[in-house]
Amino acid sequence: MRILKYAILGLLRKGELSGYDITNYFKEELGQFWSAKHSQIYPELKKLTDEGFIEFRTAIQGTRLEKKMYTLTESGEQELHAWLTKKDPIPETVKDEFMLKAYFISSLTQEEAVDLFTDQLLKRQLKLSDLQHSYNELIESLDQPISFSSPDFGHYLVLTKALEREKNYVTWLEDILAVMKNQQ
Ligand code: FER
Repeated sequence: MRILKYAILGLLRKGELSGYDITNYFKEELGQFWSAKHSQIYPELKKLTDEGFIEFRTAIQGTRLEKKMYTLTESGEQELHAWLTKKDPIPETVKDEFMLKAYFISSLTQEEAVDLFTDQLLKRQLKLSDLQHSYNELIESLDQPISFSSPDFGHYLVLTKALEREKNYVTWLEDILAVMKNQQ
């Protein structure tokens, strides 16, 4: 499935954006949990235009630079809504290369295993503190408590889920390191 298609339709739901604006969204917030290559975005915009889900007007920037400003069509709005309301089965477990190494841990010495897990713990702790930072920024930017009707509710959802995942990862790594270090 072309999930990028829906990410672009979703970004356009609030108003017109250029291809450059869309590329920037993938470099910022959205790109934190849904990456897309610059090279994929423009072909997808062309395809969505051909399919009638989006349309563009040509805007002049400065004296001669033209840029296409995209908006959702009625059919694009319906397509986005159909995807958002569709109930999917849970996808197969996301591949985590570290877990594959964990599975084969008996091929390592205890020292090597502790070293590998310690490295992973430090990196996961860094990621967690990064997420904590974004979460604090989000909460501080609100002028009302978060609720379903907040414009930032979606950002809140992906951030709180990522935080729980990383907290869980860190706790697990710490527990396992304690077990590995206690064995003689
Ligand atoms: C953010 C929004 C989402 C962010 C991170 C995420 C660091 C999600 C990350 C993940 O699922 O790993 O603003 O900032």
